[in-house]
Amino acid sequence: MKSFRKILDTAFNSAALPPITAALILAIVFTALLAAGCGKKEGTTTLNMSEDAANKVYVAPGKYDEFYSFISGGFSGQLAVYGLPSGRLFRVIPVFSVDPEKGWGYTEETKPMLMTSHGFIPWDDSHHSELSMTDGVPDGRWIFLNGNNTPRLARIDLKTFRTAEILEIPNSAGNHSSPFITENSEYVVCGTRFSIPIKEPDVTIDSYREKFNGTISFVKIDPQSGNMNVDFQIMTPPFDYDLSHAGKGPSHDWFFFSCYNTEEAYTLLEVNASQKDKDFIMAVNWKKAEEYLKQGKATDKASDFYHNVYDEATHTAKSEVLKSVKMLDPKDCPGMIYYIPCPKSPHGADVDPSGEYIIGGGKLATVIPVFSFAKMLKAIENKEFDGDVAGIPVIKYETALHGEVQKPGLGPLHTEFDDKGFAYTSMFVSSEVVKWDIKKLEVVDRAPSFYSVGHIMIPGGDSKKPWGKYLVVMNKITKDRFLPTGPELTQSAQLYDISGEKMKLLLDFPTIGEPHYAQGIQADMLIKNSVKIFKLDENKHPYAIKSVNDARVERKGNEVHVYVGMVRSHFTPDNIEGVKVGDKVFFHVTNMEQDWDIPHGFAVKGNNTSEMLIMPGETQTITWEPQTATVYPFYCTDFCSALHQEMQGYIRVQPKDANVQIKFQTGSK
Ligand code: K7E
Ligand code: CUA
Repeated sequence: MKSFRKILDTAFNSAALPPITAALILAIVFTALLAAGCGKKEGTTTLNMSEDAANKVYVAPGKYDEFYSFISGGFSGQLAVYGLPSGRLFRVIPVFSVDPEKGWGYTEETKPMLMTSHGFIPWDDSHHSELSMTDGVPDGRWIFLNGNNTPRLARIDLKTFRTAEILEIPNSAGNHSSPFITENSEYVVCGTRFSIPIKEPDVTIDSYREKFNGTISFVKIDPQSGNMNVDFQIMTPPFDYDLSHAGKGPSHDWFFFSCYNTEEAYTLLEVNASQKDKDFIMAVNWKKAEEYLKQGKATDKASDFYHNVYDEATHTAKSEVLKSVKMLDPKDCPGMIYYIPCPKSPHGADVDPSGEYIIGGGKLATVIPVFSFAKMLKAIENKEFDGDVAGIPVIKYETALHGEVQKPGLGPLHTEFDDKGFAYTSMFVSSEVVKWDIKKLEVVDRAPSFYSVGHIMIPGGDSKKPWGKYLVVMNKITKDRFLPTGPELTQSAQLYDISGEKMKLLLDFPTIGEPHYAQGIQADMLIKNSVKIFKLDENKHPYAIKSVNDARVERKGNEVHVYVGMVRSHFTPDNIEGVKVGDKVFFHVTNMEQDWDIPHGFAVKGNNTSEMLIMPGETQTITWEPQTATVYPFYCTDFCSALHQEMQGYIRVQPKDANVQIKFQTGSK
């Protein structure tokens, strides 16, 4: 794409064009830029980058970063962990997608984690991460991640930085307004982006308005174990439920969802869902919903969905198929839901640290609307409604409005907060972050982003107590910021210093997958709880061995179970014979080390699953079905010691009809 400047110059300076044509070209160029959502500017920035910025992101060798940040991987289905302020990548946590590096989704122990009612699904699209909270502040116990495509919710344990649980969300499609959380982690919500036929499955698409619905699921979190279950769902009108945030403080009992497509379009949404001047923020009183649930107002809705839990004692995941959910219909539950009009095609729904202000992002809006929770309650009390939608009262816009931020920029999407009364809103179309005063509704600063910023994140920035030091912006376009890598450039984020009056760009850093939302937390809060090893004597895996003397090979019909022990730098056993073509070999491998950061890997030639990486004290299993009679080497894939290259073995496979006995050994016996 030619630069905007060059196109303008051509338009204005071309003697061949009459002025009217130049003006027309200018208009077209501007419209095209808006339509493309491309606020891209010329390559080199004229920002005042200085050694000062370099110093602020420099974390000296051997020193730790001040914050962890957890950036969603978008269409990679994973969650990546970076340090702030350095932007260094520490770990990619596999969640909804298989990961060969860790054997996630390949080992027998982890396969059940990716089971759904549609079968084994080794991929998803993850947009939002959300930390567990206590008293409205991140507590560092768990982080939740949404799976959009096959609606799922994951809980990652921050002691191990591993996925501990995945719950499929029934009666949903495009689990986008998720996984936002209440102040004390009572509930994580999952709202459908796509409305679908719920009462009867097989209907015509043009029956959308009569037969399609959205749902909002309230997933209860066990305060001790973190275990998740769908407590209840609410059936809603057929809109697209886009984003959400829970209330806090005075608005603790409420949840706020942005909705677009209140036009109820089911084709060419680009046009047909952009008709109305205002869509809605949906306010849900979840305490009221709980009361209605207790009163028995919910109906049982038959639904097949999977609940997968990884057990740290057995190092194994198990799937359970659930059959029914409780469904509330707003018609039977007065006072549970209200709509607040919100301009135009809203995206973000964010609540400030005090819990009083609710901010809507409007992809096509020219203002940022700020709603007052107190005014909303008053409007409800005084019944200041503008009719209803399917029995849900629509509150009059002005009665709930605290005010509008005028001329903020183009395409406001998402808002985060600092600890000094300021809000920061991303502007997708005009590619900038705008800082504004929440009470006065005045823009106080703006900083360009490169380019087309989506979500932004301040550590704790959607909580009661933000750490208002850094701002991470996550961009949709990276053009000319990094070395080219073919047609696709790296995804990227940018770090700003927000400790002063003016935002200062400090750093560009590449990210894995497409970053959407992120969370950040002070590093100290996680470091102290981080698991270093799994205790071998507490290993309850049925195929674990506690001593190399228990290493063995057993045949059960055409299954061969190999119990392998690993200690630097050998396998026990490392010579195995007696396997035949047609056998299914299970390598149950126990890493017997009890030292931090000593994983061993395991791979056998020609295995079409993957390798696996086994942590100290852990047992993992990989299966192998050899096709040809010969001798196959296996080896450790993680460089674990000076003699790592010696950590190898052989397994002999003989023809299908061979008459052979199992034999195994290590060293000369
Ligand atoms: Cu990327 Cu939250 Cu899916 Cu906005 S969403 S940008
Ligand atoms: Cu064990 Cu290399």
